[in-house]
Amino acid sequence: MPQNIQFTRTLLDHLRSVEKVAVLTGAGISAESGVPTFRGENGLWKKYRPEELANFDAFMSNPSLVWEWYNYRRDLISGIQPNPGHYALAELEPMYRSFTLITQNVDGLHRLAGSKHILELHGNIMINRCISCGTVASDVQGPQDTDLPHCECGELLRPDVVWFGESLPERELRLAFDAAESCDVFFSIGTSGIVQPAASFPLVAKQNGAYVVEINVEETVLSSHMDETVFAPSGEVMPQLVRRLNEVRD
Ligand code: BV8
Ligand code: ZN
Repeated sequence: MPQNIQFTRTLLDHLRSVEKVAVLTGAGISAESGVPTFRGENGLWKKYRPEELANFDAFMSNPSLVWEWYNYRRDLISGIQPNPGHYALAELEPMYRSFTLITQNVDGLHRLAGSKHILELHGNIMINRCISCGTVASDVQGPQDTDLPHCECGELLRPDVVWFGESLPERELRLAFDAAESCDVFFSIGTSGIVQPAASFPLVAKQNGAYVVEINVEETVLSSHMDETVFAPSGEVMPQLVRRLNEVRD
C-alpha cells in the first residue's frame, strides 16, 4: 500500500501560484517500470564498467561488445511501460504556463507517458546514428549475433546516445539552462546528481531563486542544497502531489 506522502505547505502554495516549473529526471523515475538504474544495488554499472561501454573509444575498439550491451538494454526497455511517476509528470505539464522536462534518461518513457516539452540530454537508446555521416535510423535494431549495423555510406552505426566525454546536444543543453535559470520551482527526481553537466541544473535553479525539491529514495550529493527533499519512490510521490494540487483547483 503506497505510503501517505506529506508535502510542505510552502511547496503546495508555490505550486498553486507559480507559472514556471522545470524538472530534471534520472534513471530513478524509470526504476518502478523495471528499468535498472546505473548506480543502485543491481545497477548497470555494478555489472559493467561505464568506461568499457559508454564511451566512443570503447565502441571503436570493441563495437560488438558495446552493441551487445545496448541490445541487452533495448530488450529490457522494449518490454516496459511508463509508471505512475511518468504519467503524473505528463499531467502536471498543462497545469503551468511554462513546464520543461529535462531528462537524462534514454528510455523514451516520458514521451510514451504523454509528456510534450521534453529535453533528452543524453539522447535516445532506440535510435541509431552513423559514426561518420550522422544519418539517423530509428527503426534499425542493433546487430544480431556478429554482424554489426552499417550505414549506407558503409560506416558503422552507433546508438544515438551521449557517451562519457561527448558533448551534449547544443539545443537541449541551452534550453535546459534557460529553464533552470528562469523557473520558479525546480524538481530533481530520481537522479544521483553525479553526471555533469545535467547534475548542475538543480543548483543553477537554486542560484536563480527557484524553490528546489528533490524526490529520491535515498540521500544524494544534491540533497543538502535542496529546499525540500521527499524520500519516497517517485511513482508514489508524483501522483499524490498532482492529486493534492487538483483538490485545490476543483
Ligand atoms: C561532457 C548515456 C565534456 C548513455 C550517460 C570528472 C572526471 C571525469 C569525467 C568528468 C568529471 N566531471 C565531469 C566529467 C564528465 C562526465 C561526468 O559527469 N562523469 C561523472 C561520472 C563524474 N560527463 C560527461 O562526459 C558528459 N559530457 O561532460 O562532455 C565535453 C565538453 C565539451 C566538448 C566535449 C566534451 C556526458 C555525460 C553523459 C554520459 N552518458 N548515459 C547510456 O545511457 O548508455 S550517463 C548515465 O548516467 C545515464 O545517462 C544516466 O541518466 C546518467 C545519470 O545517472 P542517473 O540518472 O542519476 O542514475 P543513477 O543510477 O546514478 O541514480 C539513480 C537515482 O535514482 C539514485 O539516486 C536512486 O536513489 C534513485 N532512485 C531509485 N529508485 C527510485 C529513485 N528515485 C525515486 N524513485 C525511485 N523509485
Ligand atoms: Zn553514414
